[in-house]
Amino acid sequence: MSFLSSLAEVVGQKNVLTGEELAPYLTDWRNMATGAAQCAVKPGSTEEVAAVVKLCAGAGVPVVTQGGNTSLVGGATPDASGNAVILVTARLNKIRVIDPDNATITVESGLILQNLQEAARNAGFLFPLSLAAEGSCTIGGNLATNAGGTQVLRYGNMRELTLGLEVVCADGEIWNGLRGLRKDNTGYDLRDLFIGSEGTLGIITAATLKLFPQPAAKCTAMLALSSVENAVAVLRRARKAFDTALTGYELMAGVCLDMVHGCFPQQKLPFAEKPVWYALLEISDSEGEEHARGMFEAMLGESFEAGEIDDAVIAENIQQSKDLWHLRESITLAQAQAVKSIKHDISVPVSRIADFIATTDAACRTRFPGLLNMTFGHLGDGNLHYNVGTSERFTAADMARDYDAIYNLVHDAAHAYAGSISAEHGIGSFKVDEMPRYKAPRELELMRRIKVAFDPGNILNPGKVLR
Ligand code: FAD
Ligand code: 2HG
Ligand code: ZN
Repeated sequence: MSFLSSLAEVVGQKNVLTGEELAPYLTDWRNMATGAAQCAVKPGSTEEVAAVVKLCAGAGVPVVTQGGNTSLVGGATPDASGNAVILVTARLNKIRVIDPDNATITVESGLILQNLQEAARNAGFLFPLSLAAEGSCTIGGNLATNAGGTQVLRYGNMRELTLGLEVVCADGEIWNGLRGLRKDNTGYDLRDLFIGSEGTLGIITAATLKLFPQPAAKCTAMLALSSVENAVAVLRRARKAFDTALTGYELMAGVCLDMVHGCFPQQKLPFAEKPVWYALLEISDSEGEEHARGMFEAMLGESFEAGEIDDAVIAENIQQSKDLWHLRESITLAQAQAVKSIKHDISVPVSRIADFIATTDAACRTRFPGLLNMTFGHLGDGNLHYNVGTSERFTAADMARDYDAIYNLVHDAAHAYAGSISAEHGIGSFKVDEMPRYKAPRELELMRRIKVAFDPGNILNPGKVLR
């Protein structure tokens, strides 16, 4: 029996995709990389995933796991060899159990993030992970990249939201680690190794995740600021005033929201005069609307008096709050439409962010005149999307010529500021060659030993994270 027929015996013929049906799975979200594969398979249960992996392991066939295919680092795209099987998790989309007393939910890994948020809401809880791709990204992809997003400041990233995992290992055996425990010091933490491993150590099939109380009220404000220093000063003040009630603090260069408005004119900008920087601030309150607003107004009033804020709008209702967030969440799409760009998902300590931006912007101006700086990100986490784009003076051809030099300039700067070259998107294939530049040889060697221990045949997402 042929290899593809064996796969079809496991998952059913209609769940083995080839030819035109395979095409959408071969290219990444940004159209930056296209690979090739024997087929895509869509298993419908953990047992089917295990059987598929056993077949692939037996034949030495690479397995590239794909959830929503929203990776921004080429993590879910196969290489050009055409040997791989793409394992698509879309049919693993069940909510297995909600345990209200334990405040946990157990779901399969192909569940779309937004569907999980809704299920939690319907059960009277909050699942706080929130990102612009939430309508299509999956829990498995969120786990495999240790996704962050806009609520990390208060609730942490995906690792911090996870209690247990179920994983199919490289030999096709199932590890059931679906524990709902907040305390469990029984040896090495396999769960935390699989989280963030980008499909290179195992295939996550289910997870037990933490749930939180729904806040009684939320308050959102957009601020106009003249400098990053002021944005950091407001953050400092907000942290002191709100403590854990501060759930989001996002920074955006004026050019980013101009681009959103340019691409989507129905999205109105909040200020008559265009600010150099915007900040989007959100608090969640357990008491209620009036209490939240009172706290908000008091803190923003102090900030005005201190000269940190030039202007502010506080959302009057949920729709206005949604509109402000929608501006923020549309930046990635606008940048994709308006320019060719290079993404740098970096983090540096918050205390050094203003200096990092000033120095790196100046270096870009000197070395690449005309390159468009369009920085935004999760300032509260020290995570910037230090993205740069083409302009009339810096064309697509200039960018293609200088791609590596720009990448190195920004990553070297993040490294020099004690930062990271990937805060939340992962390494995938786009950053794999950057690893030896910034990771100590000892760290890389330990990582390689882990990879060999978990996947001795190197069949799980080869060429990603490590070479
Ligand atoms: P995929 O893209 O399908 O896969 C991502 C990686 O995970 C690949 O290496 C893949 O092999 C692996 N993988 C997928 N499923 C599994 C599984 N079940 N088991 C093992 N490995 C698996 N990221 C953030 O952190 N914060 C953001 O704010 C954010 N915003 C985004 C906004 C937009 C518009 C877009 C396009 C992306 C954004 N991302 C963000 C990046 C991306 O969406 C997230 O990393 C998301 O978590 C990926 O989920 P996915 O299901 O699409 O995974
Ligand atoms: C976000 O914060 C995402 O919106 C995407 O992480 C970042 O487009 C980007 O570079
Ligand atoms: Zn982000």
